[in-house]
Amino acid sequence: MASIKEVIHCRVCNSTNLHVFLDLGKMPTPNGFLEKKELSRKEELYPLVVANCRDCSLTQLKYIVNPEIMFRNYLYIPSVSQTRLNNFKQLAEDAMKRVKLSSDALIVDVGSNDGSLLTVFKNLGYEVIGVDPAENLVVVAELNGIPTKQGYFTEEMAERIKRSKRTASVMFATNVFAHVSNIKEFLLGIHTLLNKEGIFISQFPYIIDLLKENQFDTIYHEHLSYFSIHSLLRLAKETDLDIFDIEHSPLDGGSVKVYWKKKENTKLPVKTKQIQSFLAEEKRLGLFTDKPYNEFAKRVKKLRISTRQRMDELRKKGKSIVGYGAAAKGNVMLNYFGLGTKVFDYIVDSTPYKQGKYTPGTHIPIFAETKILETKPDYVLIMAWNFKDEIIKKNHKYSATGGKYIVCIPEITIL
Ligand code: DWN
Ligand code: ZN
Repeated sequence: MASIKEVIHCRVCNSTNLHVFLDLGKMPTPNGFLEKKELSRKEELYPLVVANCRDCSLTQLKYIVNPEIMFRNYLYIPSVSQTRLNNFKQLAEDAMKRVKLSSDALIVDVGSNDGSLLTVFKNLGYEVIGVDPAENLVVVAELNGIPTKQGYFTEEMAERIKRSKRTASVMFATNVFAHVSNIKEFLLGIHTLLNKEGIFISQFPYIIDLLKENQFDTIYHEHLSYFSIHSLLRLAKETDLDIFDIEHSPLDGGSVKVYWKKKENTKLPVKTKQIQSFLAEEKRLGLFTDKPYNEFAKRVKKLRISTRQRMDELRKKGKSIVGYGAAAKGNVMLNYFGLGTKVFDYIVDSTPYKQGKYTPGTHIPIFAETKILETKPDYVLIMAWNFKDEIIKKNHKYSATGGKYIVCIPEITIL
């Protein structure tokens, strides 16, 4: 595949009726952190343009970057965020309430990263297998005791796991759906590997929250799709899988947990009322019209102006500002707003692999979190706003010395 490809047909319904509503400009991929020696090299920039399908309401990127560029060596890990680990524990407990696991049950996590979710099951004595394309993270996961297949999850990969082991009782894909281009083939793989009574749980940020809360920074090259329940149900119809339940959760600014089973499994009841209420809300908000997307784009453009102004004012007053959390979303915010080393002295992040590196496009140095108390900046802009509570709690000593926090989602606010 070339390094970039234009999307002409909707990934779910094949329509060409795609309405481009926001162009965030050209920028590097959001996890393309740089070594010091790479700073003088020209970075590859890719368009970040998003569209909604007027026929099935799937929001999707208009240009997709070759996944090998983004995922073969991946610096993001979930285990440095306690909120995420808590979510994994809850997901595991939830799955075990819904499926009675026999002692020889196999649990599979697709996009298993460093193996954090599967560790919960492994510690309970179940056999687990992870699947992830990142070569560096497969090594980390294996060191953590989680057997992991390197690669993308396809029907062929599903067949291979089934042949070498057996079918799975529970399968997960947390924050993975959005990353997959051929989502139909992905679901066929789930169908192949899942056993008759098994369940598959997918969890991802919900388009309604994204639009309502101005979460434009969740839009980036790694996220090809921003699913509505309408679009997902349409997809499900083309597979032999049923969505039998959907739950909303506050994770990542608003996510949905979607529960799938094989159609042939009639033991698990389909929660029709619950699913219908999501569909009704999407209709009410006009997800099949251009309006909510155009209004979102207007607010995002305004947010860019107001944030830049606010940062400018603070800098003119001689205030020092640093960033907290070199998240992928943070890099989208920095690049789209055009905020770099003139505004931020540095960024801190708990991920060891990001420390010592520089942010893509904006070249801000990244340090360990302890740097905050060493330099006591006037303001800390929390770029990982989804972990705002965890970050503020953890840094109570900084607040005690008079330090202030800023967030810019949904609005630029000094806390
Ligand atoms: O879907 C994706 C999500 C799940 O993870 C991926 N495409 C990429 C990645 O997105 P992100 O980088 O925006 O994810 P997070 O989990 O919101 O990133 C938070 C960042 O903040 C991490 O780099 C860790 C850092 N952090 C920190 O430094 N101190 C987080 C916490 C909670 C902290 O206390
Ligand atoms: Zn469509």
